[in-house]
Amino acid sequence: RLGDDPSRPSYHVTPPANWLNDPNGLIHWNGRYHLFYQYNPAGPFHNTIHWGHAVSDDLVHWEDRPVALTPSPDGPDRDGCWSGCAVDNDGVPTVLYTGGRDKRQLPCIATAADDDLTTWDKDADNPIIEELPTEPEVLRTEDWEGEFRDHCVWREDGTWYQLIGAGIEGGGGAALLYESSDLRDWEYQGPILAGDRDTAGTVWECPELLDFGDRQLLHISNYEDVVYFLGTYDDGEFDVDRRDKLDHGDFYAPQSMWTDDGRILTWGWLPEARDVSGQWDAGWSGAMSLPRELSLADDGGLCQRPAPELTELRGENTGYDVVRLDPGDTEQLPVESRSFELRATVRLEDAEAVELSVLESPDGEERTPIRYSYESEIAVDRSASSIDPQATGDTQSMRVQPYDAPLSLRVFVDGSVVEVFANERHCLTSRVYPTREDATGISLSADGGRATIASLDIWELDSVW
Ligand code: DQQ
Repeated sequence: RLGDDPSRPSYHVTPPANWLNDPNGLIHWNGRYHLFYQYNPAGPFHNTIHWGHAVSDDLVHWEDRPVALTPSPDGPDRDGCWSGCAVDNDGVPTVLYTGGRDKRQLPCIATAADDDLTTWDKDADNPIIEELPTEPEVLRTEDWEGEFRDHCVWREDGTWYQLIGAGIEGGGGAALLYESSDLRDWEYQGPILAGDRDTAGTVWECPELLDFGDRQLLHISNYEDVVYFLGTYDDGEFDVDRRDKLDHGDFYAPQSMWTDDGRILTWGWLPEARDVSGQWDAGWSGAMSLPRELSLADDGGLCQRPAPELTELRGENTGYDVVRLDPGDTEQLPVESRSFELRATVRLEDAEAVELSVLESPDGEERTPIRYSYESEIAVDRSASSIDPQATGDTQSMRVQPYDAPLSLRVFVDGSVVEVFANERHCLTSRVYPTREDATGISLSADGGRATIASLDIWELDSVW
């Protein structure tokens, strides 16, 4: 594993070196959590994608495993084994993924050859779907005969169902439904939901349908954002009643695992926010988010919290019952770290905003303020995060609950990751690249009035490798 780069996360999953993108094939198998991911072993750039593999016994500590899927020189996946999912087919762990070759993207299948999910046998009959749907017509581009890829597969009453992401000619993105009795012969059923290109993008990648009992969630990645739709899915149709982003920052192509104890855990790819030469110099690119437990609140909204197992990582603690901030005050916290968790309850009182600044150098030259304002917004301002011109400097933001109620905040900082959970509902993940060794400070301040920070705790977090 590449190690001594201060931007390299220590408790978020990263590739041993080189390139990582989407999480794939998530499965809780034989008591172990398996996380596969889009991986290029040849360098920190997206090309000839393999499936990398990491495994964990506790969702916290991870071990690198050998590459699980490699493009076959003569196969339909010659140019890449793209994203896909894993299912338990009556005791046979099976993955469905997209094989890329020439201008085609077609579904392929493989089964595990061992119980550790180390080696996989690809079906001789791949690809298992050869014809693109024509009702509606799948989008053709200069590069692709059809934008048609990524898989979400589940079984209901003995029948297998599959969603494939697509673009529609003249329309927007769509999640296309297929049906099968054996995971190999698939019959096309039509879109369960299709987007309007102005609001939801031209192509939907990595669609996933999650079942919360009487309500369902469909999320899609549209090249920019991960949009989720909440509502009801029934008999091939998705009826939407709410829509939002799963994360408002650097987070893409998520996928979920159903654990043996019935939880839904979701990981997303945290793409880099420094330019390709910065990634090339670093020798690695891409991290996974923390596993997030998804559930529905009583009011029907979506809850997202870091998997409770992550508290295992907590090391040295610095805690305060309450910190009162007067206008203009800056409270320097006595913790110096680039890998920590901070938890707090924030009340604005009559302040316009509270600023929690992380990864801050003593002179403030580098700092990443997380600003919570009375406009009920949380913004991560990256304009001073790094003096490195290769790093992005824009601000990312999201709406949270009204300012007159306390805000519960959990912030996970890890090398170049700042992952924010607000009220266990809204998430914003930002990638930042401080260059200075002393950019490890944390401070709090209030603007234009008083604010109270209660139950403030900071824990240093250990490495998970
Ligand atoms: N990444 C994969 C595709 C997917 C895209 C290729 C989303 O299967 O559509 O690496 O990031």
